[in-house]
Formats: sequence, C-alpha cells, structure tokens
Amino acid sequence: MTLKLYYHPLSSFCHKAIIALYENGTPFEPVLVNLGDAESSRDLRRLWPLAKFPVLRDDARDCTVAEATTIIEYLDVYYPGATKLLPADAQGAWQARMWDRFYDNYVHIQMQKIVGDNLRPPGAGDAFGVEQAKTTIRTAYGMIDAMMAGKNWAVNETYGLVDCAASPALFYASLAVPFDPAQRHLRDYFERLTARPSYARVLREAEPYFNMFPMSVKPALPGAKERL
Ligand SMILES: N[C@@H](CCC(=O)N[C@@H](CS)C(=O)NCC(=O)O)C(=O)O
Repeated sequence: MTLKLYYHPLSSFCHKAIIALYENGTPFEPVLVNLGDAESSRDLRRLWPLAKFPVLRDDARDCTVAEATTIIEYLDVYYPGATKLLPADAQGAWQARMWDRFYDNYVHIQMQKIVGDNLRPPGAGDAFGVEQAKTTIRTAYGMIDAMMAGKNWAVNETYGLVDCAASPALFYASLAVPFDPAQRHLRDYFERLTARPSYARVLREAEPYFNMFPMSVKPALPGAKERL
C-alpha cells in the first residue's frame, strides 16, 4: 500500500486527517505510534524529528507529509475523491484556509493547552494560561454560532477541510468548555459533524482509548449518555 499514516486513535489532530481519508475511501495503512515504545518512537522521529502526529508517508511519490491541514491538501491534490476537500474557487479557498487556521489556533490548540495542563508535573500547572485558553474558546464558540446560522457546512455549503478541522476541535473542546445551550447553531453544527459517517467511524475506532484521556471527564460517543 502506498500511503501510511502514523497516528494514534485518541489524537485529535490525527482525527482531522483520518476523516479526510475516510471521506474518500482512500486506502492507507494505519501505523499506530506509541511514543512510550523506543522502536515506535524512533520510526516516527526518523520521518519527522518533532515526533508530532499525524504524519503521512507516501512511498509511491517519496513524500513525507506532516501537519493535518497539509495532509488534507496533499490528499486533495494527489488522491482526490468524491469529496473535494479544498474549494476550487478562489473565494472559497481563502475562506477555507482562514477558518481552518481559526479552528486550529483558537479552538484546537487552546483545548490542547487545557488538556495538557493535566499532564504537567505537580506544582507546574498554568492555571492562568488555562483560563485564558477557556476564554479564547468561548469567544470562538460565539463566532461559530454566528457563522453557522442558516448553514450546514463551513464553506460553500460543501463538506471539506474546515469541517474536518472543526470536528475533533469541537469534540474535545466541548469536554473542557461545554457549549452554551443558547448557542443552537453551534450545537446543531456539532451534531451534524459527529453524525457524518467519516467522523462517526473515527470516533467509534477511538472509543476503546477514551479512558486514556487525561482529564477527569472522559469522551463518550455522541448519544452514549442518552442511551444510559
Ligand atoms: N500542528 C500539528 C499538531 C500535531 C499535534 O499536536 N499532535 C499531537 C497529537 S493530537 C501529538 O503529536 N502529540 C504527541 C506529543 O506531543 O508528544 C498538526 O496540525 O498536525
């Protein structure tokens, strides 16, 4: 198989890339990274010394592609499918890139800051930074609620890059900063994202790892609470 994806099933940025692969049924070999295992860690560092995942290795084209956004752009160009992940029109393209940056920088990375605080040594937490991150996420939620009024998908009413970015960012961020029930456009958008078959599959595959999530509140499959 030509494409290998170095990933972890719980990793939010990996979810973003895997959604894109599942959207188009793109064949790939998943390589589960265990940074606690010397060999697995060395294999990833050989490709990408920063040891951040996802990393896509394309042997057929002799390319190593890091960064979830770039992986999605790469797939869109070299392994296209029925779901066009980046808009073809110039207006849609800059909007997709802007809102993708928005979700990564102001939701996803802020969520990582909050979650990562639980992994710091005792006494080395950053309570002030965590509060700042929560404030940023709340501001972003307000923007998303306004932006999604009367819309199904983020750009051009077509599922694509921004929706891939939004899915794991909102899934994990909502554990740290629950949605305001009054923000119904945000809530409805999130429900559409988690119901999308590509992301529903990613979440089903992540479920066995949910208990590893380093916060007292654990992720759950959408609808799981209602089924209890
Ligand atoms: N900017 C990168 C971020 C990737 C990232 O933060 N990945 C996390 C998992 S979600 C990771 O590699 N964590 C392992 C570590 O930091 O040791 C992207 O967009 O792909």
